[in-house]
Amino acid sequence: RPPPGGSPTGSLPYCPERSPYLIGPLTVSFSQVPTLKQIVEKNPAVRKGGRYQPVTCEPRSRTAVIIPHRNRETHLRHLLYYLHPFLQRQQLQYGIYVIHQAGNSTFNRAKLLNVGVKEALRDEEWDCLFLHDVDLIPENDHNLYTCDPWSPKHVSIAMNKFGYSLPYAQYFGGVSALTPNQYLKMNGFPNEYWGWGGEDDDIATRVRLAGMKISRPPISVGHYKMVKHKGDQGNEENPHRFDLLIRTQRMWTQDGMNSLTYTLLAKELHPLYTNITADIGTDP
Ligand code: UD2
Ligand code: MN
Repeated sequence: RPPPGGSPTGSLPYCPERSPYLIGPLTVSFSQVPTLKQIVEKNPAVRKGGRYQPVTCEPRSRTAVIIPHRNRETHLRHLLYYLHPFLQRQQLQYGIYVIHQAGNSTFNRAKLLNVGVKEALRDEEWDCLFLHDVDLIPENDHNLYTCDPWSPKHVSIAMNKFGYSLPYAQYFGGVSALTPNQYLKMNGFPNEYWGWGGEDDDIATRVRLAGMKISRPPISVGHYKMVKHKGDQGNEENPHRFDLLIRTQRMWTQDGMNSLTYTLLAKELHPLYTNITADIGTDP
C-alpha cells in the first residue's frame, strides 16, 4: 500500500486530508445507557465484528481499537455509542476489539492489550493500534484516531478526572496509539503487572528505552470524559508495582510480546465489536 498522499492502488481516490464530517467539541453524557440494539440501529454501515470502511474514498488509516475488558458492560455501551460515529466521521477504516479476561483472577490490563494486538494483527494489516480504556470517551473529533509515524502517541491527555490537564509529564495511561512497528520495537507492553497501577509508567519507560519519544496531540483535542467508577473487585492496587518499575530497564527486552502466552477461548464477531476471550493465567 503506497503512502497516503500519492495515488491509491484501487479505483477510489484517497479520502481528503481533513474529513468534511468533523464537528470539533462534542457533548458527551452518561445519563442514559444506550442498548446495543439502539447503537446498531444508529450505525447501519458497521459490519459484523465492529468493522467499517468508507465507501466513497480510500481511507488514510486502518486503525484497530483494542479495549481491555471485564465486567464493564455499561461502560462498553457508552463507548461504542460515541466511538462508532466518531470514527466514521474521521473516514477511517477501523475495527473494534474487546479483549475479555476470562475467569476471576487478578486483572491484567497490559497483558490483555498484548493479546489484543496479537489477535488483531492476525486479521488485518492494521497500520495503527489504539489501546483504549473502556471508560474514556473522546470529546473532540479533531482527535484523529491515526498514528504518528515517528512516535508512540499518548492521546488521553486532558481528562475531566484530572481537571483537563496532564497529571504528570511521563503519564501514559488511558488511551495511546502506536503503529505495529512501534509496538514491536518496544517489545509491546509488560505481562507481569497484575492489578491496578504501574503498567502505564512501565510502558512510558519502554518507549524511551526503545529509543522513541512520546508525542501528544494539542491539549484542546485530547479531551476525554471518564465514566465515574470505583475500583473493581479483582483489580486491587498492585503492591509490587514499585519493585517492578525499578526493573523495567532490565526486563523490557525479556517481558512483552516475545514472552506472551495465553489461551484463546473465543473469538466472536458481534455486530459492534470483535470479542476476544482469553485465559491469560493468574497472578503468581
Ligand atoms: C488508570 C489509567 C489506566 C490504567 C490504570 C492503572 C486513566 C484514565 N487510566 O485508570 O489506563 O493505567 O489507571 O492500571 O488514567 N478494566 C476492566 N475491568 C476491570 C478492571 C479494569 O475492564 O475489572 C479495564 C477497563 O478498560 C478500564 C481499564 O482496565 O478502563 C483501567 O482500569 P480502571 O479504569 O479501573 O483504572 P483507572 O481509571 O484508575
Ligand atoms: Mn477508569
